[in-house]
Amino acid sequence: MKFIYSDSHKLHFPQAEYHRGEMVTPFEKPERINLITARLDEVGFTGIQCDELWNSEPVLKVHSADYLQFLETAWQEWLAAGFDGDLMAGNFPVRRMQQRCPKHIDGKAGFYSSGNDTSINAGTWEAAQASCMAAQQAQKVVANGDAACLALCRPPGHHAGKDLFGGYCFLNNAAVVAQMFLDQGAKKVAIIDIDFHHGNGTQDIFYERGDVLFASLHGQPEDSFPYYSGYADETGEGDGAGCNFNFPMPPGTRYETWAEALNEAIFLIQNFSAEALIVSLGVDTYKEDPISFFGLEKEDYLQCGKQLSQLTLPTVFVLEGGYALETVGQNVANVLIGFEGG
Ligand code: 7XA
Ligand code: ZN
Repeated sequence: MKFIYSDSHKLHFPQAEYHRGEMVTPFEKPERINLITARLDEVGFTGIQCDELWNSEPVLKVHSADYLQFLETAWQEWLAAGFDGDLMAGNFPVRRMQQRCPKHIDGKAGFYSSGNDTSINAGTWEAAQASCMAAQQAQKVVANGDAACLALCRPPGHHAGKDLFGGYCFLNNAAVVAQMFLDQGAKKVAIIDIDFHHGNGTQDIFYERGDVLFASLHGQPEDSFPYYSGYADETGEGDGAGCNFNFPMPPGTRYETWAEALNEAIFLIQNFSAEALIVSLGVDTYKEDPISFFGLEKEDYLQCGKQLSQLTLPTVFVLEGGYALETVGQNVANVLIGFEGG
């Protein structure tokens, strides 16, 4: 299997993250990609540097134009306002407040953000574009006949909603790939999100659409980020009614239970008659992940890949989270090895 990466991910390097009462070195750091790439090289997958130029066409079908404009200009506006350091939102239009975008960048940041976990620096927009283009290139590899391809997206994407950044995400790479398959003629596609965290951004984008099935396996919202979505009774609305499936699971969940949810999701995708599969691939389900609470073992990722391959669909894997640095490469590689029948 080929994997697509872009060195431009390094342009996004937040200096600090607010985590459980203190400022810490961000978990979502550039090193993750180096470690994953090294492991994928070691086990024989073929790395291809992304050479696609920015294409906003499919992106504008899943994100609003004003949001993309915000991302493009946010850093310059932040500097022009006289602020030092990374851009981070601190105020949010919560219940009973006006949903109107302010003029000041400090207000705009909160208007377009779901939390204070995600900051913007000088190269963030370029890195987010490159991440999205890696996903677009992986989609083209599969559209051109490869059975599967992995996009090593950084920053990740599944928390990015129609007009919101957060959870380390800016552009929803999985949603863009789904949109591309549809634009190329597929009638229906499926996204399965196996990251530890609920893919709230992807759910937001497709919640009222009947052409994309979205299934997410994640830590239950009572106990885990993003906290305000991911319940099993969120099933879609309008044309999308019955196309959204959430599988929230409690702390300590191990593979046996997790794999049952995966099988259920696979069954639903089979019945949906999807023509392509996008896997939001996070490995923060690993037992030693520093910000998550499932109990998957390294070997479980082999089995996970094998289960996904049963769908026999053209498949684009899109990297999301995974922060246990000593095993992140092995865990990602194991999913691909299992998928290829190894
Ligand atoms: O899949 N999403 C992630 O791995 C990012 C989770 C961000 C958590 C930040 C909580 N303050
Ligand atoms: Zn995650």
